[in-house]
Amino acid sequence: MRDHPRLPTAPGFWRSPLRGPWFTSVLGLVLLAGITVLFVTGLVSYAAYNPDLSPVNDTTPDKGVLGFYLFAWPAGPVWLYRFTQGVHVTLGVTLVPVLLAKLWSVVPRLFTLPPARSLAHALERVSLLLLVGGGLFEFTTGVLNIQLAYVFPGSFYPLHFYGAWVFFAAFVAHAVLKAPAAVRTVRRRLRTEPESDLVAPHPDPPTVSRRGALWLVGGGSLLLFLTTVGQSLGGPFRRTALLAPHGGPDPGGGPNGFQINKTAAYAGIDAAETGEEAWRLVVTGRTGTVRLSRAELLRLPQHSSSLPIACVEGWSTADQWWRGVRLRDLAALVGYDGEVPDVFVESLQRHGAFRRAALRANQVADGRSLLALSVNGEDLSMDHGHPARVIVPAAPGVLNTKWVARLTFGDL
Ligand SMILES: Nc1nc2c(c(=O)[nH]1)N[C@H]1C(S)=C(S)[C@@H](COP(=O)(O)O)O[C@H]1N2
Ligand SMILES: [Mo]
Repeated sequence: MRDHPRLPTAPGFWRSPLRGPWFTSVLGLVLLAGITVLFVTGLVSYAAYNPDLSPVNDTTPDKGVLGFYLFAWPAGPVWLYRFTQGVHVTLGVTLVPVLLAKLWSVVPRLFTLPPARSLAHALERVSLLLLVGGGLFEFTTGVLNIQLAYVFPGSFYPLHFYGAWVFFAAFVAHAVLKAPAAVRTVRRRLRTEPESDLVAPHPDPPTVSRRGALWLVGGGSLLLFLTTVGQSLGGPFRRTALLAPHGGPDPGGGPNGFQINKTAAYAGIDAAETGEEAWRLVVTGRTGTVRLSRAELLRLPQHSSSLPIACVEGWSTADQWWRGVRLRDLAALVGYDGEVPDVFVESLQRHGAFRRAALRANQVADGRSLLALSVNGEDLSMDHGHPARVIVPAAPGVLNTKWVARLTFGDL
């Protein structure tokens, strides 16, 4: 038996026979494709919040040039955000084993001595620090957010958003430098691995082949995929999402028996303020303010839309059958007959980041956008936003404000 070097900086310290350019390259190419999709769907998710519309939609101060690509989020197809965010979260979770295996495969390089051979080498190592640190940061904040439901109240978006730009910049630089060689390595297959410092000089005997190790990583990813994807598919698949958070208490059965994000109790909604006597919807616009009781709202023309709820956490419901008053009809009550403006929505809730939201004119104008009073043929339950909630097609769940108290129409 050879002596095992004690320091990770010694070349003989790392002994796994699995390490080598082929293993690293396969994982690297999977991440190249996967992380690119994560970045694009992440930017899209940010745009879906209409962060450039109003400061209440956005807790990311001074996004400056990083907001260059923002656009008016469309109001269709109705499953748009359900799809983009389902992909973002499911793919992110699925790639966790690949990311960890990739980092493991190159960990000896972290300990290379001397720390820098030249200025170029020093710069390369700093960029790798941003790459590895940024990657771990993005995956960790993302997973924490979906598992613990907004662990960073108000601060998750800026952290994850700025982190994404730093990480992706380092990622692009790395991909430009490494991808061509990685493609060549994978094409050459296993038998003719190029010489590399990744290969252990004194490997231990193998317990699994490189190909077998790759199957293990892939199996781990598949398992995570199968136990996560159900939350985005909804319906009966929901039960298969063992790893996904179920968003609070069991919603039970019946017409209101679909996922609840924050309960009325959690949001501090008092039943006394939602009763027929107490509650009035306050609608303000060009021609002044009107106050409507729930009974009066029910006497306005009622419309139906089949729309899902799709949360940033990645879960979504199948389409629910909502019924209520069109937002654009409410705009018409306060002086907007032709062109409708944006609207600022406020709820009865006094604290919490999602107690209010701004919607863009295109969302108000869509005939499927409702101030919903009932769902699936039954009055809204307290937890789903009784006495009235907003529901908008294609939008993130956070724009579907519950327990609405006030609508202020006008360009924001
Ligand atoms: N007033 C208020 N409305 C809210 C929220 C909230 O915390 N407060 N959460 C939002 C979020 S993040 C989502 S995903 C949806 C969830 O709606 P549901 O609980 O009816 O499924 O409600 C949205 N409306
Ligand atoms: Mo959400």
